[in-house]
Amino acid sequence: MVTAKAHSNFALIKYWGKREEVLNLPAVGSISITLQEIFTISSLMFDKSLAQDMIEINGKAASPQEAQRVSSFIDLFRRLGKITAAVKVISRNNFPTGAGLASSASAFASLALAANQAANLNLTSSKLSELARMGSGSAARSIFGGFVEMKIGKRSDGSDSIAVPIAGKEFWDMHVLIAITSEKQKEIGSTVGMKMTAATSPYYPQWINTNQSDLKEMRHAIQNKDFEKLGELSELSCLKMHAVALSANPGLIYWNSATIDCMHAIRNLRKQNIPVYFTIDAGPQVKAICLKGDIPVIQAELKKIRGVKRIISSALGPDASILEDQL
Ligand code: 2P0
Repeated sequence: MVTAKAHSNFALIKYWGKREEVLNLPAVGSISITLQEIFTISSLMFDKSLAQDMIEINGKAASPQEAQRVSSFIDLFRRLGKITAAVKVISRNNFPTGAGLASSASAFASLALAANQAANLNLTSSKLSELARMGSGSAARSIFGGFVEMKIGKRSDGSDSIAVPIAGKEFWDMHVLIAITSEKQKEIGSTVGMKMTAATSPYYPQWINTNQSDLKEMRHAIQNKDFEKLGELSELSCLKMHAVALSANPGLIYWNSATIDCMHAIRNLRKQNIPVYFTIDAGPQVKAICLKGDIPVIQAELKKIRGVKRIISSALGPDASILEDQL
């Protein structure tokens, strides 16, 4: 079996909306950071003796829907490698699945690396990012560590809708505290939520129109190590994404009351001159972006909030990689 590890990521400039659904091409570019502490490890082998694909996720047989999604993804690699055998996949996250912690990002990125090696394809990281995107848009970014930009691309075949690294994890000692406010699976996943937003929100065109300037400013903030700018842009993109999702019909509410309390607590910390900014994905968890020295005081404040169940602390993480040990 081949085993690969990919770290989850979350976006500072958010991806929300597609320009094409079959190849899963994004309607907006995004910029993310990859996280050290939250990841998926997947082991995979092609096995002619299997009658059908065997897929285990987090210690249980995959649901028919999950199995279908993974099998279709592995088909991309079977086609490239002219492989007809069924596949055995064992995949494990070290964090809650489907609760706004980008489990599909690390899952499909780890599967892409493992399938590439198991099928002897020797694909480049760019090609793996392109293929990972077809599993899940955010997975394209988890191929790389540190700061990563996902390009919208122009080509209809999707070959330029790929992630590219901006800077490695050593570039900047940034840190993230993730306040977990619920371990439940969200009711409306990102794929459906994006589709509803694009179809019904009157603000969707403006969301798309302001993306290029957000990306440009964020690239500058990273290159100049301007933490205040990076944080302000992250909050702006997060709130804009939630605003467009809230304005869908029916509106999408991914937050709970603890989510909102965390946002206020983070802004209050800023009033006390502690540089910390929030971002929130399609779920109720709040990610506090900060610098290493400020972790204890921010962690103490977030812990006080009713409804914050636990806090995950993470530095920036590395590229996805092949591991020697299997699951
Ligand atoms: C992001 N999210 O940029 C945004 C912000 C969630 C909120 O990328 O349909 O699960 O599989 O391409 O990758 C989550 O979207 O969506 C996501 P699909 P995906 O991180």
